[in-house]
Amino acid sequence: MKRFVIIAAAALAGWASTAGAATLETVRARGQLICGVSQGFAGFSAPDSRGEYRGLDADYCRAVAAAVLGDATKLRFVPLTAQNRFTALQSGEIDVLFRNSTQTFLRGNSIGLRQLPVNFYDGQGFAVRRDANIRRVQDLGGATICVAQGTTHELNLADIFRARRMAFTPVVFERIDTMYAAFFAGRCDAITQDASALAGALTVTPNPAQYAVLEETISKEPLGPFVRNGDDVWANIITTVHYALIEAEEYGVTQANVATQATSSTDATVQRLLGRSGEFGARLGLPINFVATMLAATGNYGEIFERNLGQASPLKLSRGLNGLWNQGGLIYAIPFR
Ligand SMILES: N[C@@H](CCC(=O)N[C@@H](CS)C(=O)NCC(=O)O)C(=O)O
Repeated sequence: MKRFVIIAAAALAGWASTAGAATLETVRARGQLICGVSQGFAGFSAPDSRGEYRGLDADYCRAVAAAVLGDATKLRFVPLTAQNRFTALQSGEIDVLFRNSTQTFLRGNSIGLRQLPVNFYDGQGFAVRRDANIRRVQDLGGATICVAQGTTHELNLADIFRARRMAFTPVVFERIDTMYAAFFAGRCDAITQDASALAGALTVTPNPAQYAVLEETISKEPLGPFVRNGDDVWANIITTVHYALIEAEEYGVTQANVATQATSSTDATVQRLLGRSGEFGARLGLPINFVATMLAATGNYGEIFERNLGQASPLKLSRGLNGLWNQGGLIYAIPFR
């Protein structure tokens, strides 16, 4: 009995030392950021032909590694399923989760995790075969629908179809690859997930022209990073990385011009952003030039978007809601002052 108590106490202490420790110190001592991403989701985080993770979420991981450790390559990606992503964060296996994860009330208030500002506004969509004669969500009554386990999509489907008094048969998958294989093999009439994910997945099929993504979406899917509760410094760092990427876009600081801007910009905001004045880095326990280091590694939000999701990518998504606030979108940084 006594032995059990000691073992249990030791296990608890061990858990606390990873999960409860100041994440910044842990990351520094390790010399590496451990970032939770998806197992392969084109445009957000998917290994390329050389095994390098590419995508918006992957680049956010690089931006954090560059800001915190001064080097975007001091980074280990941990691929996670929809089902095990939050446990990996709770247990301390990863330092931060960037995994096309939708922020919801319950995810922010019942599992010991904290949601930080949204880095991609999405919605739940459907893809169908073009010859299936399905044009709108309304045409999906009685359909068999492939959906991923542990996602908001499973829950939204049930709500929306019930509200519209439409029957459907869900076919639930834990793995994204098996879900798409099932859809392409004709096991489902439709497949549902974040609209951007559908666009990404269809670009890597051998015959994308056979499929269509319905224009209608059925939910709000605000995607963003998650960290553990109780580490304000770490949460502030991840939040600042996000705002700095946006502010850099708004003020025209790019991967190509950041070095010059850092020494010669006369704009007061750019000077504070890049560490020439204000000493903002010190407030977060980071080097004074952390934003400049990060932008040199990844570019600003707009550059990250275009490279992975926009015109320079196979997805060719328009900025839409993910445009800057002064260009009709929702992407808005707090002022750097
Ligand atoms: N945004 C939704 C869905 C995110 C999600 O995990 N989607 C699955 C399929 S719908 C996915 O992209 N999986 C990629 C992977 O498992 O690597 C959520 O947070 O619940």
